[in-house]
Amino acid sequence: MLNPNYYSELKKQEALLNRKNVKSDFYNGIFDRYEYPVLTREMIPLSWRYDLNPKTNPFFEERIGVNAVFNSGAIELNGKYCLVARIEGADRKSFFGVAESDSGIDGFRFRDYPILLDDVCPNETNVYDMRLTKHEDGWIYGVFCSESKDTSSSDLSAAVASAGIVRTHDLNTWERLPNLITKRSPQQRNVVLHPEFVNGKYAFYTRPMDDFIETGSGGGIGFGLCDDITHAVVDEEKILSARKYHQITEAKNGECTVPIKTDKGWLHIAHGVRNTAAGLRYVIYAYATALDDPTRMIAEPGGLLLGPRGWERVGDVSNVVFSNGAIVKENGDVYLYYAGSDTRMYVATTTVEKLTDYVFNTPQDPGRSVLCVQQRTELIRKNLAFLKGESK
Ligand code: M1P
Repeated sequence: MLNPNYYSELKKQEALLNRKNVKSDFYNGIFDRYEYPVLTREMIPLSWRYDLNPKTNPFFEERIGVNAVFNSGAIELNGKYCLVARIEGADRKSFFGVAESDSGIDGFRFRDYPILLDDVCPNETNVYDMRLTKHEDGWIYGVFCSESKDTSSSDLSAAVASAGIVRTHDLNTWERLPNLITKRSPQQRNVVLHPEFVNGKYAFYTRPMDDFIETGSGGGIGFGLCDDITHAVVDEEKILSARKYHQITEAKNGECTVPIKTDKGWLHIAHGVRNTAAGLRYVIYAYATALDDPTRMIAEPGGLLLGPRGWERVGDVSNVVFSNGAIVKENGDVYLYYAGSDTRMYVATTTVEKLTDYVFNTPQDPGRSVLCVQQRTELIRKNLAFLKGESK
């Protein structure tokens, strides 16, 4: 006989898992937002959190709590929308779990067990933010942040971030490869594997950093090649999306998702961070690079594509939207998964066509207020002339 609270909690959870998501009334013509998050801590199976045996848990207390479910890698596999979620335990340590849905906007259910990674780095304390790449070599790669204590520092919270690499065919069995070594950057986070070989080599989007939090001399999103993914070493990193003064990327930036291949170029989704009196603010932006050279910038729309709104703003690390996964369907539909404030997962939907139009037709950031007003005045002037013509 199970504790009666088990049944009431299960009923609540089933109602949440079966809830249909609906588009919200948010409009910008570029993407749709949805009313409800797609993953929250309440959706984590009860068997991951409670001891269900009344003899050993007479009060039906949560034994190993979960604090948040966020920053999820995404991939379409066997007709399912799959998220490899970052699940943060009550003990602050993160791990990964696969949740699957038939619709991509609701009904995400976790597989029976979380992912148990091979324990190959004895000093690794924490893992998070996996990006999933279906590579042309036939494997699905997961690249994530592998965090260890910085034993060379007297600061208790000092840590070293590097990029861990795993590969799989089914999201069930994972082979762990040695962490990426970037010869010129002491720390790395937000590393993404490009889906194709470039000059016959594996290609990584990197985010060089001098320090665990501050990127320091790390100028932005980098790009580097490596010969052997099973012992991945990047000698040189070239900055392709630079941080810029008084723009959304001023404090730092990082590649979000695997770039999307289109006829006009590679579409990139990235995050930009700036500092405010209320702390760091994270937004999502986009840019495009050339098909024949993924490091050559060909379109750089000004400003943010998606910023935190409403409840998305509220959470453990407020005022943050962060993405590390998108699914692009064969028909061009795009599901962009993003986390709100390091607490829960949302989805925004659009199409490759709409994103391409956004990236190539949004004007660049002119860099100064006076130029921004000139840019906007020109738009207004054209619109008023157009409206006048229409009303004749
Ligand atoms: O708390 C916001 C984000 O901070 C980090 O991102 P970045 O390396 O760009 O600062 C990551 O730890 C990420 O997980 C987190 O969402």
